Amino acid sequence: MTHKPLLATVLGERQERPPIWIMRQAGRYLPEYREIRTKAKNFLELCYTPDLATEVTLQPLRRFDLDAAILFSDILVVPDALGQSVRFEQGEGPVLDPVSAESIGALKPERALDHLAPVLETVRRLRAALTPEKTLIGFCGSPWTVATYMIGGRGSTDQAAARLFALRHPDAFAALIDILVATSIDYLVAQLEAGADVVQLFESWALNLDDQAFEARVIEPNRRIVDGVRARVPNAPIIGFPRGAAGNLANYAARTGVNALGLDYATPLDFAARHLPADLPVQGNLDPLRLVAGGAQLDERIDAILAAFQGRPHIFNLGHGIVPETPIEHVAGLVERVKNG
Ligand code: 1CP
Repeated sequence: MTHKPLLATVLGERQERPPIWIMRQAGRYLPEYREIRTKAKNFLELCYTPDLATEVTLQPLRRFDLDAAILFSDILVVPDALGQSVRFEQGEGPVLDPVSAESIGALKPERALDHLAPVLETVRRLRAALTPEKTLIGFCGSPWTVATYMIGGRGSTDQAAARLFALRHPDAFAALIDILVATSIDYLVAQLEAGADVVQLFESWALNLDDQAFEARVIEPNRRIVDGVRARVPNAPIIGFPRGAAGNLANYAARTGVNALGLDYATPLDFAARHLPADLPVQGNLDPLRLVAGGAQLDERIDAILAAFQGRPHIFNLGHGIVPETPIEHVAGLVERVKNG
């Protein structure tokens, strides 16, 4: 067994106190991140500059007793590596030139891994910098989630552009998913070979899908990635985070074969307890806005989550990414309460 508590938990070991990391733990709520951010020409350059990306990955671990570092990058480096135009406008989020049924054939999967070489260099540097008890988490976006940005050109609340595209152009959509599955397998295998202990599949837009679409667009591509990665890295530890999967959660976990399941904050604690296998490691599910507001409601909810998952392998985390308004002392209080009661 491993001496890394977070990795051990992903592999099914229950800990006395759960290990903890925080989704989007490197980022704008930290003044030292905002400082580094001004040194890079733009956000993608920050992701592709190993010196800077290594530094921002390590920043949250200097402040808080976290059990894992998550590679600083973004799910949209993959469309960028495939040759799609991706820009991050200050304060606006990502903007892409949308792909069409005709332009999918022009994507360049054969060059993607070369383009991502600086990110893999960051993984190697992190591996060397981290003390042995820390788990290094790599990641990519799941194909459907990445496709919603590639087709819609930006974030949206209902993913209508991608949902319509999948229905109107099933062949082109299948070709896009095939490219994303193959590229994601290569990219995750390369991250594991460069020193990541665990990889996470971010399916941030697993909501708004009927069960047939969920099966075809979420379960099937995630399953292919898990199988494809494990064919090359046997027993690779993988966390799946299908945000919004709701009644599909147990099915997602069973059918994709992920080791551990990320739970969003809308997942009822008693539903998780009753419907998920007792030995399935879970991660989550604190509402990030509770961490902004702080006080007694925060402490009570932390304790409720700890109690609900006490009997199973559990990794404490938020149910979605930390938001920029979060007071740093609330984060410190959270980590302290999870670690020491
Ligand atoms: O100006 C800035 O500093 C940009 C803000 C920012 C940051 C800090 C973006 C733009 N991405 C990131 C880093 C990031 N993104 C990490 C870093 C590692 C960490 O500390 O956790 C990770 C894991 C991501 C993953 C990511 N990017 C997801 C999946 C997780 C989630 O939150 O659902 C998604 C959907 C994205 C797209 C994206 N990138 C950035 C923004 C603002 C968004 C969301 C766009 C939208 O839909 O509105």
